[in-house]
Formats: sequence, C-alpha cells, structure tokens
Amino acid sequence: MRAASLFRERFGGEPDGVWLAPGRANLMGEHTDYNDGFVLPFALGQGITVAAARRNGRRLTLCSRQEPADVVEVDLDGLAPGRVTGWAAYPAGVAWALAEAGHRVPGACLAFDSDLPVGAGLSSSAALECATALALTSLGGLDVPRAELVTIARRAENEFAGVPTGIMDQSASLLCRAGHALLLDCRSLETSQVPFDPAAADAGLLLINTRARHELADGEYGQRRAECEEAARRLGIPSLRSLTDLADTDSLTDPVLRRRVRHVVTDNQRVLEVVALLRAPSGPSADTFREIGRLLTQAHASLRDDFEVSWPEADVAVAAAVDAGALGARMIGGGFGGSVLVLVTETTPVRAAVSEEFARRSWAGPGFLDAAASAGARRMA
Ligand code: GAF
Repeated sequence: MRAASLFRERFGGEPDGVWLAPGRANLMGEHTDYNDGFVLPFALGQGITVAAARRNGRRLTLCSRQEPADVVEVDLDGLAPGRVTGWAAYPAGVAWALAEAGHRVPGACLAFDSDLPVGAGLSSSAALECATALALTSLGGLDVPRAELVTIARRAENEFAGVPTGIMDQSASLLCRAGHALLLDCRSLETSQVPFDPAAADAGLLLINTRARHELADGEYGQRRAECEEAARRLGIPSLRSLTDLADTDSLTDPVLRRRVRHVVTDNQRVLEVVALLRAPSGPSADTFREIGRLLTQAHASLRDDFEVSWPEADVAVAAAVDAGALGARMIGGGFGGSVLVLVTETTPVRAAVSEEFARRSWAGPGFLDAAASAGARRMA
C-alpha cells in the first residue's frame, strides 16, 4: 500500500490505520444537486488512500505522494477558513468542520496517496475530504454517522476551501455500495441504492479523461448556480426542484435562464427514468442499457446546449463514441473540462475512434479508464 509506505518514509513507524475514499462518476443528474434535485452517482474503484496515526499535541502533519515538495503543519487550535491554502485546505477543512460540529479532533500525522487523475472531474477533492474524515474520526474514537460526515466534508469544501459545490460528490464517496448507483434526493437528503451492473447485460462503462483540466473554483460553476437561484427567485419558488412541468416556466422571459431551467427540469426527469429502468421488475436487459445510453446522449445535448457547461473535447469524444457504436455518452461533473462517461458494448472501437479524432485535431491523447460501480469509503487496514 503506497500510502503506508509514504507514511513510513516521512514519519517513521507504522500508521494506526489506512482508509480509502473513492472518486465518483455520475450516471445521471448534473447540476441538479444544488437545485435540490436528484442525482445518481456511483463510486469508482480509484480513490484517495490515507495512512494515519494519532500523536500527542494539537497539530496535524500532512503529506502527499502527489505533492512531494510539501509537508504541511496545521495548528488544530488556530483553524479558520483562509488559514490553509492549496491541496491541504481540504484535509484541514475537514478538521475544522469536525470541530465546528462539536467533535474533538486528535493530533495526527497523515500521508495521502491517490490513483485518481487530478482535474479529471472524478471528485479527487471530495475523496480527499472523505478519506480524512474517516481517518480523523476513527483515530479520535469519534462516532459520527456517515450522513453527518457527508455534511462535514461538504462544509470543508464550501466554507474552508471556498468551492461552492453541491452535496453529490461527498455523498457518493461516503455512501455508495459496490454494484449500485446511489439515488440521492438533494432536498430531503434521502438515499437509496439502485442495482447497477451493466456487465450482467454485456455492457460496460468507459471513462474518457479529455485532458482538458477542470476547475470548480473558477467563476463559471458559481455563475450557473447563481443563474439557477435567480430563475427560482423570479418564478417565486424555493428552488428549481419545485418545477416538474416546463409549462410552469412561461413567465420566465430571459432566454438564458429558460435554458438553464429546462436543463435542470429535464435532467431531474432523466434521473428518475434511469432509476425506473434499472428497477424494472423483469430485471435489466440489453434493452435497458440501450435506453439508458439514449438518455445519456440526450443529457449531453442538454448540458451542451441548455446549460452550456460542455467543452470541445467532450463534444468530440461523445460524438466519436456514439458514431463508433457506443450505447450513449455524456460529459460528467461540473463541466468546462474533465471526463466523459460512455456506456459501451465494446470498448475497443470506441477507444480507437476517440483517440483518432483527438489526434486529428492535434489534441493530447485522451486517457481511458474501465469503470464499474464500486464500494464507498472504508478502512483498508
Ligand atoms: C461538481 C460539484 F462538486 C457537484 O456538487 C455537482 O454540482 C457537479 O459538479 C455537477 O453536477 O462535481
């Protein structure tokens, strides 16, 4: 385990434990979480591992195999938003949010390692938060239910790291189960596990890292959020979740806000359609995944044309994948860079077609990852 060997190199001695929190992909429901809507993410086999040990004193010492130049010392009694910046803001933010929630965080040494590509839109920052949350609560003997850890990890991201995300990514990392997607109602925070095993119907999931880097901290994500809030305000509703019928948006005259609303309403519907398909009493078949594929490609068009968060490499990857016989494909995550999720029956022709289209445009070669719905965050050793 590379996190444990990093721990030994940096701190000497053995860690008290090793924890893993996965990244996520999202099957359906994009930019719906902060609109109180539905999302349907699943955990990846890849994630962030942390080897950690408790120690005396009121400090955290953080190091990461991916940031070899940095060993960050954090004073647990002087934590406040803005005091720690860069990658360490995420684990430090978790310690801060735990303390804000009334938990006594112990002094500790933590060594992180990741097999998630950074900037690929697979939620490496949520994984970093969730791995830290499991390690610190376990080292401190704190009994914090998973649902509360989700809220704590999200506070770390929103209030400490200053990134205005919704609650999907932390929920996926902490609550997903192997072989399932997680249906999350972001208004009630109710969750349920939806069996999701494309391989049983001879289908598969391919993630394409388009290598266009994605950053949620830049302005576009926050701007989409603000537009949705403004649309809800003009419509006189608490959030866009209250809308199920597009006819109810006739009073909204601004064409940009109308497009944003149309995406959110239709994507919420698509989440429920996918869930109904996966839960069909007859069990999922090849037709189920053909239909889900169609919905994926439809969602991509909505994210590209109505929500306007797609990017050229994603549009090319989706078109090339579908032309090469994929069942469907769409960009995932916040947008403006990151990854595309493809539902396939055969990966080889899809990989070849996407690589060829990227090469033709002299773009950096895409990265490919075969994905399967995997287990959520857990102790490894
Ligand atoms: C990012 C955010 F972190 C999520 O909360 C969600 O809004 C997503 O973008 C878009 O669906 O991953």
